[in-house]
Amino acid sequence: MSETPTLYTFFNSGPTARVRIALNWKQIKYTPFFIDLLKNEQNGKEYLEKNPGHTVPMLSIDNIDIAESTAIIEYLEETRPQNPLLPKLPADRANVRRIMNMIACGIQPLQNLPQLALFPPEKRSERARTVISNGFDSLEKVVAKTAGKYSVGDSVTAADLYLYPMYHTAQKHLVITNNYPTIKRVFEELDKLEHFTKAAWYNQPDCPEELKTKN
Ligand SMILES: N[C@@H](CCC(=O)N[C@@H](CS)C(=O)NCC(=O)O)C(=O)O
Repeated sequence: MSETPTLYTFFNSGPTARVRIALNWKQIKYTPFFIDLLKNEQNGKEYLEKNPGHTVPMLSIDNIDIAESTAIIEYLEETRPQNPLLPKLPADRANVRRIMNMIACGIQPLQNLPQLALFPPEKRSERARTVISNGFDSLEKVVAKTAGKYSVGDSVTAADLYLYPMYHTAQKHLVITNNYPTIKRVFEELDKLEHFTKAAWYNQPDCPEELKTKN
């Protein structure tokens, strides 16, 4: 467990931001390896050997390569329990996992690059906006019941790792975030924490300078 892990990352990837936040939260140093999705580097031969799923994030840690953000975050939680991301009570854990899954399975995959590529370029942002708004309609009702200061109660949990980057993507596609007051309030709380802002897309070294203006 001694070597510095390598995170295969792209600045504008929400799922990768989840992992960047988890690593920051648990104070695990990592070496970034930049995979430029716009140059199709996720489909390079060497990368595909490690991750046939051709996605970021992937974390090389403890001599294994782990892809899929949820698998990575759960691995970190199990092997590095400091600064936990899952609450103690099973009911609270269920709420955290519910929110993680609503975003990871029900929103993000419906507006990722291959899905948007099915639409003409001028329609893609509108499509993303529709998908995220539909997802947020349900998520708002759930989070309104579970949230305290953060998504579930008053401590940061893994649910927040999913909500924070999803909100950034919502902003990018001009979702009317005022329609989602609890989600917005939780995002604004998280945005006060360095673990989160350091992991945000606009603070990544591979983010082009001309894009580095925060929404
Ligand atoms: N379920 C995956 C989703 C990862 C994902 O969608 N990654 C996108 C970037 S946000 C990607 O690498 N897309 C490249 C491709 O599909 O070729 C996870 O949670 O890690």
